[in-house]
Amino acid sequence: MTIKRRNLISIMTLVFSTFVAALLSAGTADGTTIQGQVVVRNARDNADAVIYIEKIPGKTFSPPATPVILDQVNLTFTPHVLPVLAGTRVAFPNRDEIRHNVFSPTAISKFNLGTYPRGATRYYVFDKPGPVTVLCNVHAEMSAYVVVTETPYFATTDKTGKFAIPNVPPGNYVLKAWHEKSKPASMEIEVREGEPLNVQFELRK
Ligand SMILES: [Cu+2]
Repeated sequence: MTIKRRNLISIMTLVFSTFVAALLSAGTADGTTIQGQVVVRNARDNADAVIYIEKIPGKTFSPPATPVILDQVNLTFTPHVLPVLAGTRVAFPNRDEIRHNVFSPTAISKFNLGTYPRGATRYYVFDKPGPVTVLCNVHAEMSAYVVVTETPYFATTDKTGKFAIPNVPPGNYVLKAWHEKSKPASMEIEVREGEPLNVQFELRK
């Protein structure tokens, strides 16, 4: 009798934990990966293109709770291209021995964070979608781009042009490709549950 009851309890425990595991995996395995390659015809390599879902009508997304960092180190903005969800606060720390002056001439997000020394950080909230040029008033050779999107579904390419956007919910979307030197491109895609989607872009001037 005791043994039987113990067996019953362990069977119930097993059933329950299987159920919990199924629930958890359903939660984490949500959505599909969009992956592929971008060829940038008019650039040295295929790096730093941004691939993103432009918008999902009726859906808004919360920006990250902590700032995203765009470093200034060795007279270079790092990363050179930073995609962010609209509303994201970007931190611009100065890690050089020299002073920098971060500003943007782009109409949708004009700003000037002033001139500041090593160890200081200034911030800007990017709330309007579109690419924003970031420059330094002191060093003409410094430049970066913050590409502001309306969904969190974006990725940048590596030198080979490869990218992956994980956890995209099923649906029909417009997928966009941006590169600082090329004309933007877009395509209509259908994302289906459990079927990774492969896409190719070719960008040119
Ligand atoms: Cu500078």
